[in-house]
Amino acid sequence: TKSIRDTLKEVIPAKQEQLKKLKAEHSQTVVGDIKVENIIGGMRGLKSMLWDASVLDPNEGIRFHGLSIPDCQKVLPAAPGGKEMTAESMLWLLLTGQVPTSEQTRELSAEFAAKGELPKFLEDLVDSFPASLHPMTQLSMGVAALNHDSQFQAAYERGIKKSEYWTYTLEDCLTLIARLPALAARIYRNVYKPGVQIPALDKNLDLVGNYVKLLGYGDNHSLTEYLRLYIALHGDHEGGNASAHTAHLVGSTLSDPYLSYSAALLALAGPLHGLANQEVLRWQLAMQKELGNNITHDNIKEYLWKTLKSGQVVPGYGHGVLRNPDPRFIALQEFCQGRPELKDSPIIQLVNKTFEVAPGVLKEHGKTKNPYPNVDATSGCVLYHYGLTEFKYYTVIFGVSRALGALTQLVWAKALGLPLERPKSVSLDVLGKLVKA
Ligand code: FCX
Repeated sequence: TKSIRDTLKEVIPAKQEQLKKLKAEHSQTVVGDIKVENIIGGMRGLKSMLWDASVLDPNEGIRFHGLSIPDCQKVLPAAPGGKEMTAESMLWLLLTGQVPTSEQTRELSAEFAAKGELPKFLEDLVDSFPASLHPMTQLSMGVAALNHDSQFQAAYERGIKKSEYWTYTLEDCLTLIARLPALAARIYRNVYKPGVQIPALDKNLDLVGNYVKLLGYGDNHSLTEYLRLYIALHGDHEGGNASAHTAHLVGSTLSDPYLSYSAALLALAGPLHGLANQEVLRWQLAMQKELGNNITHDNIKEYLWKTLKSGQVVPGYGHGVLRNPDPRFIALQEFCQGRPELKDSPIIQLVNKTFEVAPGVLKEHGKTKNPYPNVDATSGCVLYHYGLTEFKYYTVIFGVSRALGALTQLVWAKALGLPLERPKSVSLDVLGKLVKA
């Protein structure tokens, strides 16, 4: 079977050619306007970066190389004994634009399991963190320290040609993905289950299978399947979201993939981004506590208004780009519908009931451009149901996942020779003059 390296080697020249042609023929072609609202509004809607692996349509949601989530669920290989697509198959699609065979993803799983153990110094570093240090801080620090073994950095110091950057970048990206489960699981065990022996990686398991095993939930097949789906779904959400964009920006300075992704994780740690799933659970549990047995539409509505009137956002609702219910949310809902234990779970039922009421309330409130749920509206609540109740940890799982897309982009940015990112900023005075000109 063809390896991921050989597959990439084959697909890169055509993309390089495509870019070269665009550059030669259309460098000066205008494809949009810049409005003042873009400059003062966080660059929303401004088409200003190249990102090939996925495109987010405001109404339809994400497509990975043209494939919708249901398409991916149909064609991407599952793990042996499972039904959900795996992290490996999503990574393969994102990186190469091709659907892998089961054999190809199994080879990738074997490679990840073979090189996924942490270096001793890193275990010691992570073990030295106080349990009170937020798990996302620990993850970002651990990922940064993994650059001790960066092949890209070593090769750059030796002196390599620009055309060779991508191969070393790819090696770092694959090693980082392989090591993320052991790092992320070690953080979980240290913070929440101190003193428990962490098992070794199982050479026969896929990346997520091993992650769940190391977390200590390996005998829960349902949770393993949920996390396979979760991690594949969260893998990429085009380029402009804060974590993916951060990895791209930092990577454009030729910082190695470990440093670039470490920075991305710190962006993911913000409550308007990846931390939202922890916020959702906290908010839903507070609602559950306040409403007790009176979980009616009217009471939920009242609770929503209370949240909004206190000046808070409704976590899990709204989106910078999406204008419809997030298809990732729908896919996770469908996962729950197919499993009686989840369907009947009080927290999942509360999520569903909230979904029945919240869009109406948010529309009436009239501020958010998108009154519908994003993926975070349910993702953490399912983990809670399965007994993974430590919600400060949830963004770490998102962080394991987002590596798939952000690291894919690092490889492609090098393969396409994309330059240092450096947008132009303007002062208020300059902007004032521009609008009069
Ligand atoms: N509840 C209440 N108000 C909301 C809201 C919500 N869920 N979503 C947006 N608004 C408000 C904004 O705060 C803003 O108010 P302002 O004018 O007083 O500042 C106004 O509506 C317009 O915002 P809008 O353009 O619709 O949304 P943005 O692109 O600025 O922000 C996020 C998008 C996602 C940050 C916003 O909808 C939000 O805060 N949602 C809640 C947090 C959340 O779920 N984040 C996860 C997002 C995502 F899935 C991820 O990155 O992981």
